[in-house]
Amino acid sequence: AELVDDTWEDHKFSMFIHWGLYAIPAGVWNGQEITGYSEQIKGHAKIPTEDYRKLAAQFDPIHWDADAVALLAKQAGMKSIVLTAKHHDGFCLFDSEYTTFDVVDATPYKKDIVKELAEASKRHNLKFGVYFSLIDWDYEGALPFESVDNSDAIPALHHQYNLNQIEELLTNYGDISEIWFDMGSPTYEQSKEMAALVKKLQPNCMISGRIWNDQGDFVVMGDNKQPDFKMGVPWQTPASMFNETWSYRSWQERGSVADKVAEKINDLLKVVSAGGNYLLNIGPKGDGTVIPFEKQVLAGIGEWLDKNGES
Ligand code: JFZ
Repeated sequence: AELVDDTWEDHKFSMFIHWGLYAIPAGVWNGQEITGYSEQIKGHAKIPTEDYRKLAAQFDPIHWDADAVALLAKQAGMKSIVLTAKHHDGFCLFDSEYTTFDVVDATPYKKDIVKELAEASKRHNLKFGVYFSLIDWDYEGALPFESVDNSDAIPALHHQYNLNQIEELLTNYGDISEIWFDMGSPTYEQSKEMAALVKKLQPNCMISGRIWNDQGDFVVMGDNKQPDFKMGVPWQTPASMFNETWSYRSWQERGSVADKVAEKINDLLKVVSAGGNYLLNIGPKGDGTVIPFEKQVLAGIGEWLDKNGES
């Protein structure tokens, strides 16, 4: 069945994509395997900003194919895609007027990846949403990695920068089904201001609970977690493929595809039968390749749903 004008809660099963410059080192820095989420390698390996920025010159994902990714999501039985437009490293997969640390201005690829995927999603009748980090380890004047566990408010300049970029994301890419704010400790006023901006620009865009201060439209559970009581509000479980990282990690132990398919179908069914949306993540490589393991897991889930699912 095709998606027409259903609500966010009808999505049930969606694709999360963690992809950015961090996919190039892929969990290794100076020959060392760096533990901690690989999308946060800048922080975990204490990479100076000037060195981290140099990764942009290497970002030329010749194997990236937005249509193929959208078709993979379709094949899996997913109804939408959520892409890391900006993660904690501050690098933007979209063309931002407010920084040069973005895919169009700083990389040899030069194309706006948010735009590519927004358009491919639309072509294949999928909804499209963006992840937007409220911490930024590149922006001068934002809080540094070391303060990640503090609950300091977002500095005023950084907050304004966030508002500017939220406006870009909700203006330049057509309908955005959800905006996945994450991390940082906005004040009540900051959360309210961001939520008001989102609703002004796109009233139907669903806001993740990690905008904080009760301004979200849906609750985000912990990684792979489910509520043990009836939620009564829209909610979602984000699920990483391997629990240890969201972005591609070259030294990841993956196990068997069949076991992973079984595990993820089990989690999907638990979440969906409890009324939630299941947002299953993939982490493409720096060259844009979706790794065979993840392709096969998604294909396996899709095959099972075709046989046993409803729509
Ligand atoms: C955050 C990010 O820091 C991480 O890199 C990734 O993008 C993930 C999807 O989101 O990590 C979190 C934040 C909150 C919880 C778990 C992981 N939580 O509340 O359980």
